[in-house]
Amino acid sequence: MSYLAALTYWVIVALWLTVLGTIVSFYIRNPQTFGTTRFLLAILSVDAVRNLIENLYFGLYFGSVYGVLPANLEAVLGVPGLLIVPKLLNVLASCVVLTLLLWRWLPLAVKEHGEAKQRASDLETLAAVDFLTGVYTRRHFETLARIELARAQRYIRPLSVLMIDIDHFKAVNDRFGHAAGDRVLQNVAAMCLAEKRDPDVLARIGGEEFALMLPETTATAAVEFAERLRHQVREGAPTLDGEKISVTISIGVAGASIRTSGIEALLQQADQALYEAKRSGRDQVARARIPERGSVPEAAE
Ligand code: GH3
Ligand code: MG
Ligand code: MG
Repeated sequence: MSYLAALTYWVIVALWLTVLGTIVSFYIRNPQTFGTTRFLLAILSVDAVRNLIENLYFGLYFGSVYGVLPANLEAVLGVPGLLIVPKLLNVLASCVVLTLLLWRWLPLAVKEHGEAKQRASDLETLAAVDFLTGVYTRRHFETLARIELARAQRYIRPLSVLMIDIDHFKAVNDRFGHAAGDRVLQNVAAMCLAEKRDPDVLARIGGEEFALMLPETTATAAVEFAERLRHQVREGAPTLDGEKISVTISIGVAGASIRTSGIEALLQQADQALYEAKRSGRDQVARARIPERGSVPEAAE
C-alpha cells in the first residue's frame, strides 16, 4: 500500500511529462501555430510545469516517508517551511494561468472569432457581388429571384424580368481594347442602377449580359421601363480619348405568372425575347411572346 501511495506521484509526474512533451513536440513540428491556440498551449505548459514540480517534490518526499527512497530525503523535504513551497508555487502558478486566460487569451479569442466572422462575410459578399460592376452575380440573383417569384405567386402579384445584352460588344473590345470594354460594362451597370427602383434587383449574369428583376411590375410596365433604359444607354455612351463609344443594348422582357414553373423558366422566356430583339436588328426591346395562361392581370399592379 505504501509503495502504491509513493508510486502515485510518479505516475502523475509521468503523465504531466507526457503532456509537456506533446506540447513541445507540437510546437517544434508546427512553428507557425495559429493565433489563440499558441497562447492556450503556453498556458497549458505553465500549468504542466507547475504540476511536474509539485508532484516531483511529493514523489520524492513520500517515497522517502514510505521507505522507497533514502530516508534523509524526508528529513530535507519534510521541513514545514519547505513543504509549503510547492503549495505556494501552486497558488502562484494558478494566478498566472488565470490572469493569462482572462486578460490575454479571452480577448484574443473573442477578437479572432470576430475576424473569422468578418472573413466569412467578406467571402459571402465576394460570391454575391460582381467585382467589375459591383452588381450582384448570377448565383445571388437567382437566389433572390426565387424568393421574389414565390412571393409574387403566393400573393398573385406582378413580377417581371429583363434580360439585357450589350450589342456588338465584341466589336467594342476589338476596336477600343479590353479596358475600354470594361468601362462600358461599368457604365451600363451604373445606368441600370440609376434607372431602377430600390427593390429592383440587378445582376451581371454573363460577360456582357445583365438581368434585372422588377417586383410589383407587369410586363407592360416593364417594357416601358426597358425602353427608357435603352434610350438612356444609347444617349449616355462613354467617351474614350474624346471619341464617343457607341453603345446600344437589346432587352428581352418576360412577366411571371402563377403558372411559371420557376425562375429558370422565367429567365428563359426573357432570353427568348432577347433573341427576338437581336434578330429584329438590335437596339430593341422585345416582350416574351406567349403570355401563359393564368398570368397576373395587368390591373393587379
Ligand atoms: P451581340 O450583339 O450578338 O450580343 O454580339 P456581342 O459581340 O455583344 O456578343 P458576343 O457573345 O459575340 O461577344 C461578347 C464579348 O464580351 C466577348 C467577350 O470577349 C466579351 N467579354 C466578356 N466578358 C468581358 C469582360 O469582363 N470585359 C470585357 N471587356 N469584355 C468581356
Ligand atoms: Mg452582346
Ligand atoms: Mg451575350
